[in-house]
Amino acid sequence: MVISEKFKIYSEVFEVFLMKDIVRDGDPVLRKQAPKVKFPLSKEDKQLAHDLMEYLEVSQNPELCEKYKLRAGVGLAAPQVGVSEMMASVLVPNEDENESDTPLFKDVIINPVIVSSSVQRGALTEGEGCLSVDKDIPGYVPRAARITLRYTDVDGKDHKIRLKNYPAIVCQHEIDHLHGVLFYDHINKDNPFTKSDDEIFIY
Ligand code: 4LI
Ligand code: NI
Repeated sequence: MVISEKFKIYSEVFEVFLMKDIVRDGDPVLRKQAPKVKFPLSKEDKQLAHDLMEYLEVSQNPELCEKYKLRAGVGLAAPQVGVSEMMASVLVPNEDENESDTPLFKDVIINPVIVSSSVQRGALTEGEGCLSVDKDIPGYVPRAARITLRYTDVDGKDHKIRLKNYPAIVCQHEIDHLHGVLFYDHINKDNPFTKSDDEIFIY
């Protein structure tokens, strides 16, 4: 693992990815099919899982985000830090101020599989951004509005969960990374803001 910098807060030592560690569009690793992760996890894979989540936590802290010149994210996939493996972190904060301590979804998803997708489509009203894509690419990114997701967590526990709204969109975006797909691949090139019937808008 590349250790960018060590810094102390609340007298704990953190090591976090910096923007220079994030692979940008054009690097072939972003277009590769990532191989599955083997269990039990190696020490390196456990560290990677931890570091992927830590980036999201630090990036969502306004002071640390500014201090380390990060771009805030709600998802980060292993290929985005140059590691071609089926692993991604997802941390979707709760917008409800009273529930801000309990994220809408937080986990490192390993070997994730979307076992079913709703017929209904959904897209983020403001389009999607990606830490590996520096320029804004406008347009709707049509996805399934709801998914059933199967994955394994860092402890080797299997999960099968239903997701809707923002967490469903974020997980589909991150799982795309594990298959070499980027969000703009889904944007209609002739009319980026085409709205299909039966498409709902999220946020
Ligand atoms: C600060 C602190 C407006 C524009 C609204 C920011 C904490 C876009 C949305 C955040 C947009 C946090 C996000 C994603 C979009 C836009 C990702 C801000 C971080 C909103 C996450 C993976 C797509 C995910 C909703 C071009 C880096 N994230 N916004 N899309 N937020 N964030 N994606 N869309 N228009 N990308 O980007 O993490 S799925 Cl949490
Ligand atoms: Ni991305």
